[in-house]
Amino acid sequence: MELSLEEIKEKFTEKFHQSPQLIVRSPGRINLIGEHTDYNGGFVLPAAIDREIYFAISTRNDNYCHVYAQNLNEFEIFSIEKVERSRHNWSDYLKGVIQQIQNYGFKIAGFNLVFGGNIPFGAGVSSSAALETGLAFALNQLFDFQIPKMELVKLCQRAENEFVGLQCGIMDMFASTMGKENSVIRLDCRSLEYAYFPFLQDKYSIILCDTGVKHSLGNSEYNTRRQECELGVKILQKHYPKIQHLRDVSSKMLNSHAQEFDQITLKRCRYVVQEIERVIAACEDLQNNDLVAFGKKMYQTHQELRDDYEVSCEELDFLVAETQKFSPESTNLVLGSRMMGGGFGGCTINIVKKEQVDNFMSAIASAYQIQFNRKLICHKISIQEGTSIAFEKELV
Ligand code: GAF
Repeated sequence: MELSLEEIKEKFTEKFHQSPQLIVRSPGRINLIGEHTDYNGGFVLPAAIDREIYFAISTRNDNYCHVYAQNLNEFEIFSIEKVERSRHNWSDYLKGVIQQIQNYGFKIAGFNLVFGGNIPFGAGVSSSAALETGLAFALNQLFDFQIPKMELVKLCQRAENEFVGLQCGIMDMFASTMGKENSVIRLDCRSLEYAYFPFLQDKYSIILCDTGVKHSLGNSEYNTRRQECELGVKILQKHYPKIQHLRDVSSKMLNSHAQEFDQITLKRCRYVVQEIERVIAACEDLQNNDLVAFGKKMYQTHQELRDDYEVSCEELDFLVAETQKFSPESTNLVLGSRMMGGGFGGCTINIVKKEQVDNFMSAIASAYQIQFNRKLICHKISIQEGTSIAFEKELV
């Protein structure tokens, strides 16, 4: 279901018999290259997209939060003083944010909230980060806390780490908050320095192909990958005490101590070290306007995520392989394709020649249907601004 700003506003009025004081738009994100590098202190290249969640919100005169999730038609009421996990998965993301703002030292009063939008859930475009950043931004504005944007980003990451329990990095919250129209963001996930790179979509479009699957291993395997990377750092710290993250490790350093690693840890670390180098090289491709070289790197990333980092799945591998059938070498109909996000399902990201987009989407969807007897949903994406105010009631 797609929900517009107007529909969210109307729903709020219907539920709470008043119009909202504030509406915030919070987008999902894509990531062009740099997967599983954020929690290794490395670089990523994400962007905010034209799929978003709207948060219509107003203060209440008590300490209760009345929250309606419009896409799911679910309602939950909870006390601001007793923020506990619930049966609704979505509300944990919101409660995590409330808890972190309180830990930050601010007092939140009760509020009415309706949220909804068009970010596909579970597709790997980070509807969860959009939930977190959208609410953090809305509460900051509603109660005039004046928490700086970058602090909001960090606080949302802590909400996911500590309340939801996924040891994710900072990429998703950063991209959702800091996105800029038609630009990708090269983010140094350690220093949080960032630079925008124009990503022109005049000849090529960005297409997401949503497998519609989310294998249950996802969260636990994600946390395991993080531990494997940390183990790699520990092994190398014996020789290089200044190393903090895999970001500080070169392929040469890794190879010269390879015999001290078990095979799995070595594969994981090798992937991360190479991927961090690849993001830097991919940004040079963008500067040189060489999208062909950029796309090749996306294919390399997929191959290593599949074979070395082992976070792909057969549906994702199938979709990437199909793009190479659709676009035989040097036709450049599809420049790059790879799984995107944490893995174990979700979607692939593809750079497809503009005039071939319709052919591509129908060819890949019918191949997927035949192979898995499942519908493939393709999304043509454009790159948009990060979290922002969509509506604010004038004070009288
Ligand atoms: C998920 C996480 F939330 C991100 O922090 C990042 O690690 C990503 O997987 C993989 O690159 O989206």
